[in-house]
Amino acid sequence: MSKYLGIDSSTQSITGLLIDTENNTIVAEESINFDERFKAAYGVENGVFDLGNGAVHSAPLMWAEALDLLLQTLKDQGHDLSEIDAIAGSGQQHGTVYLNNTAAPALQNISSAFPLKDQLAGIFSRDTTPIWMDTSTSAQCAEIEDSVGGQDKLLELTGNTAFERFSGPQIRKFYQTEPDAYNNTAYIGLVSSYIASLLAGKLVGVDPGDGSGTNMMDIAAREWSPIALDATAPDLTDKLLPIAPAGQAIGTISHYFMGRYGFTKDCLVLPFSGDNPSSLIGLGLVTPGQVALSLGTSDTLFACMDQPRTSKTGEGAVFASPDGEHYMALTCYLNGSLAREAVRDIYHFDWASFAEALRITVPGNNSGLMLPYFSPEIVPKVSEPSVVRQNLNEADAKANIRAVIEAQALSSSIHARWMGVDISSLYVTGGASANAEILRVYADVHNCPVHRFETANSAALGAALRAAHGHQSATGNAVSWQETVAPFTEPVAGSTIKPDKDAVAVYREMITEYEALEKAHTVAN
Ligand code: XUL
Repeated sequence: MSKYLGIDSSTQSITGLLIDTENNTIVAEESINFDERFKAAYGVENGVFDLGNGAVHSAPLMWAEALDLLLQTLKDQGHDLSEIDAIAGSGQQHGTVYLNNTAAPALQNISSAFPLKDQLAGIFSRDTTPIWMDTSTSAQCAEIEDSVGGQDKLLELTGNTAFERFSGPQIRKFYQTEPDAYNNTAYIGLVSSYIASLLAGKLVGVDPGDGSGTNMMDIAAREWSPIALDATAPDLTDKLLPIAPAGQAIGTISHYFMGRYGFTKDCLVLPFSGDNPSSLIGLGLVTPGQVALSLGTSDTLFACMDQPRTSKTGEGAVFASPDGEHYMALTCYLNGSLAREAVRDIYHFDWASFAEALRITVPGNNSGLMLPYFSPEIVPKVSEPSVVRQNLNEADAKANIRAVIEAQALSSSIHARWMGVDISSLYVTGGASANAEILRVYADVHNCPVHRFETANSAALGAALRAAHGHQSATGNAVSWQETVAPFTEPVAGSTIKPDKDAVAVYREMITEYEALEKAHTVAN
């Protein structure tokens, strides 16, 4: 058999990626886009609801429906799901799912005769989930930091200063604004543990990778921190299950999925993790010092570390790696593909003409700069959308396209400094990694070779590799992480883009200008 399934439940889609570790191949890769399939039923736009005042939510029932559709699609394509030995997965980080006390029995007694959405609509104590794009919890961040004894204390305890999108501040806001619904909540999960619970047919805990994105986990102990829980909201020990070690199966797949899609009773389910920690594995970053970039809905730059090095400036986050041993440093930009798409759409370009515009414009953009905050930004912190142009004519479409990509690449260099890692090569994933002209800008800004991977779905691949590693350990055939990831994480042959020394010199000067513009704007903001 040796088939393993990785599932990534992300902001705009859910992806299934099936690997065969006997032949070292990806045998299936399928995504269900939320807007395409569910916009009419749930009213989502880019997978989310913008509720105003920085609140951005999504629909957990939609994710359950999408999981059914994903597995049905794989089955209809002729994949024999009975051959799968284990499943692991990942979710967009930080989003919190609130379930009432009917959830546990509903999952246990579910019938494979009807879809999940028809049987689970009643299990939510809150119908929507605040997700990582939500910036509405500044007050709660300050309260939590104060309550634990200050920002440095929270940083020391959890690895992170308080972030608006992190789960703890979001839970606190729910408790403060909807106390009855909060009291009616029996279980709080993350996107990751919620999807894992559906698959296992029982409520399961959050893994340390996603636990570190909550402001509530003791990063050294990889367990909930009683001090941080107390600072967040009452009764959290009852509502959160203990942290689930990432490498240990949480059970076997529920009878629902056996009956409906043909999984066998032996198919193991591993804890799900966050999409970024999962990408760390999917890009083969199991040795400290390696750095990767994911160009997705959010852009994230991340590195594997042996210690939880923290970011005192609040630029970066630290998560436990699902390999059980290392840590990841992460800088997350909210204006990733949303900013690229905004510029593309304003000028009525498609991705081919977008790439062509990059190809024919010059590095340095004749000094034209843009701060591309089409939405509020996480790094640097910008609370209101604002697009700033300097020496840049708004009517010049091609210069604006170059400006958004140069801004993103320069910012990724500036805000990687806190990681203290010398970036000698960059491994790139995510939808935009298919665009070689974008990667060229990153190679020149970082002055290092950039490599591209076969799959842009590194989180789902990381999940499939975690499933393989977990299953092999559980069956007494443990292999090292290095051996697990190596066959699947070779860059695509011939995809490496090397820096151009003239362009490198241009960006060395330009970064100072960009940083000054960014500082001037964000201090004023
Ligand atoms: C990371 C973050 C985002 C989400 C998006 O901290 O908020 O990258 O995980 O999927």
